[in-house]
Amino acid sequence: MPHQKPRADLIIQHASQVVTPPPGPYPRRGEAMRELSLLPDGFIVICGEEIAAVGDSSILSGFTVDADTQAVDARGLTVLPGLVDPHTHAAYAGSREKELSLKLSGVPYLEILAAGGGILDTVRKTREASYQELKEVTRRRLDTMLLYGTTTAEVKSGYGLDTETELKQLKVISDLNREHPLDLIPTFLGAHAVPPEYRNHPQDYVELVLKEMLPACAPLSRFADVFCEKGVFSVEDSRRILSRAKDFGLGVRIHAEEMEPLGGAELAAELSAASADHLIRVTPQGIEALSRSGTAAVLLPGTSFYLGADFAPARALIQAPVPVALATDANPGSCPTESLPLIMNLALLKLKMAPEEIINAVTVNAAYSLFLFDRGIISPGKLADLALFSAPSYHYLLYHFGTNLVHTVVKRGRVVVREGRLVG
Ligand code: IZC
Ligand code: ZN
Repeated sequence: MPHQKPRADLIIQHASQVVTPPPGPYPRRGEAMRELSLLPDGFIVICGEEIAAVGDSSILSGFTVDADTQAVDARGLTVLPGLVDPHTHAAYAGSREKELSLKLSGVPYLEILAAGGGILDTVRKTREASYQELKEVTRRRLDTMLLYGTTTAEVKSGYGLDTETELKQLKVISDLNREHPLDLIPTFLGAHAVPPEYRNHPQDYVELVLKEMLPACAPLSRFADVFCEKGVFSVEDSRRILSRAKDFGLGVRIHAEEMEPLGGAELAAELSAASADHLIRVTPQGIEALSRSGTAAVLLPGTSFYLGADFAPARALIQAPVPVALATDANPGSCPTESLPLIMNLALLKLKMAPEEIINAVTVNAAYSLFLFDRGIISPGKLADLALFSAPSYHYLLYHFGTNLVHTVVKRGRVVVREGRLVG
């Protein structure tokens, strides 16, 4: 019997550039964040859900190519690993455009929250929404993410602030993970704000999170997160909640040093957190602690841009070296966008990250921050998650902004976006 060559299910051919973080070690830190592999006139062969080969046209000789093999002509396109968005609040109802004029007239984000608006406004609308309504608005946001090249996204709860609604959000995330092409990683964020019914006794809310919400929500969650911020949850509350989350087998993420340097970064390091996010006000001690723990810094420059705030010290974090990832923070208040390419433009212009660092940050380092090691790089054996941009090079992709350059998206070996439109 002659040896049967594996059948190619999908071939990407003649890509202007195939761009990927090089093979390990992961995460990429320091100088290694500047490394990328580049392949001109690139070919990628996909079998099932995985990448089988990457190289020039000669790789095709190793495969059976027949009438059922699908081919994508990638001439003029730059191919990246499917983007990974490791910080979103995409499962919410309603919107908060009214808040924007308040913010523009100078009312700070935390003051709007303290007055019962902000997050609490979205909590009211998310409580009111039926499971089906919440699912449909969330599905539309996931469609947008896919159209902008994201193939994996973390999604947080945190707009219920009661057990029933947190579970409704997590159920929506879990069901959409099955129904929608995007892979979703669910995070329990019961400690996102103190709900109005606990306004005068916030410590009782922390007890509710610990004793009732966390045990109920842990089975539907992969991570737990806390909004550790002045006037929201203290470092001590955050430590109790996140330590308990670890007892339930959850990984830990933390909203840290967004507005005030409370020590959330040090807490993240102490707890061996998967990520510390925001870090606008992180101190040198906080950076030092993160560099020792291996915790990823997830930076959210879209939020700084939208709030008119300062930008996180990305250069100091990379130099430390802390593994840096980037995310949208997609949420209805401080960053209403689903576009990771926009965040990449902001990282270049405002965080002063190099194009190569940015690509590592939205692929392999973002995956690392979610404990995912099967994606974020274009290499045999990895998931066939790819984003193809109408751009002759990755430099063009970072230079051009405000329009969607995504041409084709492949998710687990399936073409899910073609010529900028959802397939099916
Ligand atoms: O809805 O405002 N920062 N949480 C912490 C958010 C922003 C989301 C929101
Ligand atoms: Zn957030």
